[in-house]
Amino acid sequence: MGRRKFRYSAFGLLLLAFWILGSGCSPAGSSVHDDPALTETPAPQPETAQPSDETGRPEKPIVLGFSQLGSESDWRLANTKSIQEAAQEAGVTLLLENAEQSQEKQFQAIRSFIRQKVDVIAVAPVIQSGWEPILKEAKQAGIPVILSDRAVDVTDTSLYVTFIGSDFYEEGVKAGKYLLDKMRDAPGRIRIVELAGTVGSSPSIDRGKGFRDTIRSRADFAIVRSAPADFTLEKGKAVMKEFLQKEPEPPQVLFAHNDDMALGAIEAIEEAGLRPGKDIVIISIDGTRSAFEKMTEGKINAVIECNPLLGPMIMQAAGEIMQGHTLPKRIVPPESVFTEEMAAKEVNNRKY
Ligand code: GYE
Repeated sequence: MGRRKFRYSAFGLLLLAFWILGSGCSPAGSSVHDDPALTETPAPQPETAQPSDETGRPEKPIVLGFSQLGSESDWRLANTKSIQEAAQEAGVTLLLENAEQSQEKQFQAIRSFIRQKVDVIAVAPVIQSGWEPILKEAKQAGIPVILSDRAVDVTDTSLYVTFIGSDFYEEGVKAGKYLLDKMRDAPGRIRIVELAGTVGSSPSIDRGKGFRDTIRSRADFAIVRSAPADFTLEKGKAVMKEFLQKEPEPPQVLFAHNDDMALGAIEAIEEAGLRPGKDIVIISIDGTRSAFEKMTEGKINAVIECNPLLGPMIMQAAGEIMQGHTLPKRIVPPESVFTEEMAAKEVNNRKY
């Protein structure tokens, strides 16, 4: 007997846990969240559905086509690795295509998965708009689609089975709440600069929105500059350098939409003779080990966790779909907030 294709008991519990957590999360701010009717959707039955044996496990390995959006950050590398490892563990045949930030390349990858008649397609959409036609092609071919990591802006939400990924709006809210608390007694106008992620991507849109909605309660908090830095360290450094050159005085706060951009910004801040984490409060999102190391040095003040380890959930969902099971429309991994006070204790627990 070969090795088991799926660890149903462990994965089942995992999915259930995420589903419970996910359904309890704030629905605000994300396009897929806004429709209360969409709590459950029956998984479409693909034409290529594999027959099950008496144990309920598929007899042939599931073929999963995954369109990854790129390799811009440590988060992304951990996400890709998690999906590769989980596929291997679950006995899923993974066809992986890296689109290097091009939506057009993602369309090409999906079309090639359709031609190859994969069982399930998973996609991490680089930007939020423009997905309806290609998702319709997949639907017409009878291939179910899992959205991984980022959301899409579609009116027909039957075009995907489930969306497995973080609540980015909530992450922005957490960043804003940390700042409200950290600066509660700070006098005068608080000038904030923001390094945003990829233009048009759901994490950048929703993190920015959640943050703004939260700090709005303080009229003296002002976002004086905001610009996209594509979620990369190099761009983060370049854009922060520009902010520092253009601003008459250094800002008191940096909100970076991810750790890589924060790490780049730290270099720019130090090169300008300022102390990151002291002269400029830094709040970042993801929770990579490198960011935690900077937090232990007091150079980042808080990190809002965004979990890239989605592989086991995606494999579980693919298995459930192939068995015709109904999945929750939204699956959100558990995530925390870490501050500089907690960094030393937590740094060695980081998995990515
Ligand atoms: O925060 C960033 C990455 O989509 C959640 O993309 C992801 C974001 C993540 O490049 O580091």
